[in-house]
Amino acid sequence: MGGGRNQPAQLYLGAANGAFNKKILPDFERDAAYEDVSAALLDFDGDGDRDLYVVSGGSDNKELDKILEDRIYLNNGNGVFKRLPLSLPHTNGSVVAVADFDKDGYEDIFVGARSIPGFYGLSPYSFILRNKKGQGVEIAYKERYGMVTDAIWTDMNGDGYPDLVMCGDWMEILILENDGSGVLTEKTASYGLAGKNGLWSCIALADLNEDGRPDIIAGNAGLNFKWNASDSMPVKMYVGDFDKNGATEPLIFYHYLRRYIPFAPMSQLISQLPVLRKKFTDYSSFRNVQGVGDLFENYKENLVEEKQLTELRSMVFLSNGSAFRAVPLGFYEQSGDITHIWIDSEKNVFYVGSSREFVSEMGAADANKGRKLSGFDKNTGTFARSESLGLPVSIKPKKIVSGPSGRYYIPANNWWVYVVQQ
Ligand SMILES: [Ca+2]
Ligand SMILES: [Ca+2]
Ligand SMILES: [Ca+2]
Ligand SMILES: [Ca+2]
Repeated sequence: MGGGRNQPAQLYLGAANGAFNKKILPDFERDAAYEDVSAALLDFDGDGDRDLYVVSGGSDNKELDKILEDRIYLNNGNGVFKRLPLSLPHTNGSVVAVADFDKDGYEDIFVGARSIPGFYGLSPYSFILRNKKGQGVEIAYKERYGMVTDAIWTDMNGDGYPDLVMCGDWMEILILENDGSGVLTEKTASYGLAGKNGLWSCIALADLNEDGRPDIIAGNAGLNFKWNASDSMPVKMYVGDFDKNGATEPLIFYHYLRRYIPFAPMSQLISQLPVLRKKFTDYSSFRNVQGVGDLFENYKENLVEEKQLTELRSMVFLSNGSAFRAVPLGFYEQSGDITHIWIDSEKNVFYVGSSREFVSEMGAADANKGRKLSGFDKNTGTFARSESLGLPVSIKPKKIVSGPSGRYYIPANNWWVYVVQQ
């Protein structure tokens, strides 16, 4: 389990009686200052035991700050992890996913990043690091894929090579196909996933419709949300340095009743962008603002990125020939955001949700604390049952993972782990 700022990561070893025993590791204690946001086990040095990659994050630090550097810990074979002195990405990371994508026998590493601290809306760099036979890493890809929240390597097209699936905020679900020699090509549109831009926070894969190809379940913000989003009326975000003070700001517009309105109220926009004070002396001058052009006539000159949201529902994407068939999850599943999904071997789907910071600003969306979906129907693409996991409403669940004997573990803040028995 990763730790927050100034909390060391913790390793618990499972015992035969079902207990977990904490193992104190000096290198974890020494690295307590880092905020651990994601981790993956991989055999980095190819010696047969599982080593550890930890992604560092934190939105209080500037990009490239030492405290945002990722870490690799090598396993000595007995569960003692020692940090390897290697230069790794220094970004506000969000996720790590491993696979030997170039088939040289050594597992490689995708590290996704969600945001550039202080520059909400801009796409940070994400990385694919090629494992140099356990001696180090080299950057195979360094791309601004978007505000990445989750990623999985899996063979999407059945050619035996792992492809990369990722999702994020203000993004489509991206699919990068691997040609087998380590060259990745984006094929999102050919899977029918283009134009479904959401606040996707997680993806999970399983062959739900039993055609031999992976299907995707993707968690989104849900419909209990201030914004409506559709193809014809997307939520729009313009990111740029509109007042030319050297920092970018996001300007968000959403469709409300019969027209677009700014997400931020006048007072907030003026405090963020004091140059607007002259333009909007009272509320009646502000109420006709319907787009970014009404705030800044020449906004295009200072625009860096433009993004939109067209889909806020959590969805199932079923393999269907080459493209996916999209089916929204049920009523309960849309009542809040879904932040982590776990699919067990019997294709029961477990998920947890928690209100995001900018969602809670709008006073919405904490209804989804955790549920179990079962009884998948291949024809309709829907689940017959949705049952509450009965988690306390005050917790902020991070994940749900299965353990032995029908137990499910739900880690939350400050080392609390809730256990659900099924
Ligand atoms: Ca190893
Ligand atoms: Ca490799
Ligand atoms: Ca493939
Ligand atoms: Ca399938």
